[in-house]
Amino acid sequence: MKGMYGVKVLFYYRGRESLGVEYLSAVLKQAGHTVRLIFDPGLDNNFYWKNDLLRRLHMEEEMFGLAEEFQPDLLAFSSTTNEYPFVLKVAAELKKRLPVPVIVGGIHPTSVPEFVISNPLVDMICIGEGESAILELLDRMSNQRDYGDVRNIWVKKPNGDVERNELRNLIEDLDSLPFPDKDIFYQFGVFKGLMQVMTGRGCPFSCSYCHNNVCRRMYRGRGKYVRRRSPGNVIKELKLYKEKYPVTGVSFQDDLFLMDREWIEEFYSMYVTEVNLPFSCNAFPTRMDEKVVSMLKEMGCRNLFVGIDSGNEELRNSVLNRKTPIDEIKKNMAIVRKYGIPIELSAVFCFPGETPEQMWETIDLVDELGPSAVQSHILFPFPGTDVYRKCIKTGMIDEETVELIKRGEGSIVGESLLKHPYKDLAYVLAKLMAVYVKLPKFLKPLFRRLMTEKAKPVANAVFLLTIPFLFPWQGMERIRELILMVLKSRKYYSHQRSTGISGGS
Ligand code: B12
Ligand code: SF4
Repeated sequence: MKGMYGVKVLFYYRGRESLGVEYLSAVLKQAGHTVRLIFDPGLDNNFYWKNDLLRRLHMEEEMFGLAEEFQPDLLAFSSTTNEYPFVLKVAAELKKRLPVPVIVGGIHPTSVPEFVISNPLVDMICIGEGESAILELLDRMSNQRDYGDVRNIWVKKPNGDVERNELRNLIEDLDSLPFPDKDIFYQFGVFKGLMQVMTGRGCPFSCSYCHNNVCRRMYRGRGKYVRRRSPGNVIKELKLYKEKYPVTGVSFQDDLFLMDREWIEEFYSMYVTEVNLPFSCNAFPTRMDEKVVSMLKEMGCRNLFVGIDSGNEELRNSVLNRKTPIDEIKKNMAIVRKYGIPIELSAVFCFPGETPEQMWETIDLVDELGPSAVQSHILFPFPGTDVYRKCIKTGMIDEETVELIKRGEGSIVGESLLKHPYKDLAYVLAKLMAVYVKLPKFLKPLFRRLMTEKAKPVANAVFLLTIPFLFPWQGMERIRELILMVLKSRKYYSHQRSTGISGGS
């Protein structure tokens, strides 16, 4: 373990790029530790479809063989709630082969720490931001020092007791972080030309179904929750990517990119002159004005993602905790349309107490706002959120379902786990809404009549077949990425098998 390579950490991730893993890898490599990723394209099971035949395209044995050969000191997993079942499956397989501790970080252990640490496969969890925590953990491991009291990390002792260490403060200066280690995913073809970037962390809102709802509460008193990198620091990162990768565009993944007018103004002039790439970003419907929208246009915004969630104001206020007056939504979306920026809206169905009329109100509002694409989902109450509590209180989820949710079963795109009288209708509306808003006006009344519970057996197939047309910005790019990911991962594992590895980076 000790020596010139520091500690050897093996990460596992599946299906897509993770900025979280990239940030952790960057800080660890900077400190002299050795990091390797085993990547699973996850094409066989990705919420939208499940097809065991596609598993044959993966090189699972080679992936595990590579892990064994690497002989890591630590197995590291990053987990959202829906990724948790996959994390456990792979952790079980790796633990059979490698007698080293398993650590799980990410939003799932952050949301349900007691549940995750109680799993026999899990030795440690990381709650909240991981950079300083994993660095301290590895430095201690590397020096063979006790690591039972590292802040943000809960450690299971040999007798089963858990050291529940307190949280450290939030990282104040995000510019102090190294740029994410994108190479670790790029070698697997996980992304091509679209660069995922985060210019900040946190969100000023606290919608009842969102991770910010959990994290803001957890971090109270531990530093400024909403933080942003300096514009210059972000530009430097983007320029680096332009040199290293065949960049075609940027996908700003910040919870809300349009938060602070001054920051945007400063960023705008630098971006236009020094980067000048098409991009997509997220915005809150009531947090924009004409000046900001005009800057977005000049910067090359090709997709503005805006959460509408429900067309019913009462639901937005009382259940979603999103105070978004309808007039303001309409006014702002009209400005975005005026500047010709494509709008991607999001909607969610199946809130506690939501009626079919309210669901249709959502469709009508979204339709009226003239989006170029729509993402619509079924409510999946992520653990720890206010809406999760509300679902328990209103009987929409019972004890058994709580257990399923904590295990990561179900998702926002699959069959709903909720006890909701209109969940079948919600499923159909969620699947067909994106098609509906794209139809010519004269076809809408007819299609509307087909959007009933009876369409459930075909709704998902219709959705999947129409994705490339419904999501012009990301649909085709994602399909290309999926193919590349499988091909490049196979090539990577075959190459490693034929050459053999040691160490790694
Ligand atoms: C970018 C993004 C995406 C990207 C890719 C995400 C990915 N890699 O899987 C896209 C757009 C594809 C996407 C898709 C989805 N997403 Co998303 N997404 C995000 C977003 C906005 C940013 C994630 C991010 O990069 N954060 C920045 C990094 C630095 O933070 P991080 O990943 O949390 O990692 C830090 C810590 O958690 C910790 N950590 C993380 N892992 C580990 C591991 C170890 C060992 C340690 C020590 C520490 C550690 O250290 C990291 C650095 O500080 C988040 C919201 C958010 N702001 O986090 C939602 C979020 C993760 N997504 C969410 C959801 C629901 C989805 C979808 C299911 C939605 C859909 N449309 O289908 C899918 C499926 C995702 C999945 N894999 O399960 C939820 C997850 C909620 C939950 N409880 O699971 C979030 C939290 C938003 C929300 N609604 O609350 N998403
Ligand atoms: S505005 Fe978006 S990111 Fe912010 S709390 Fe609400 S849903 Fe979450």
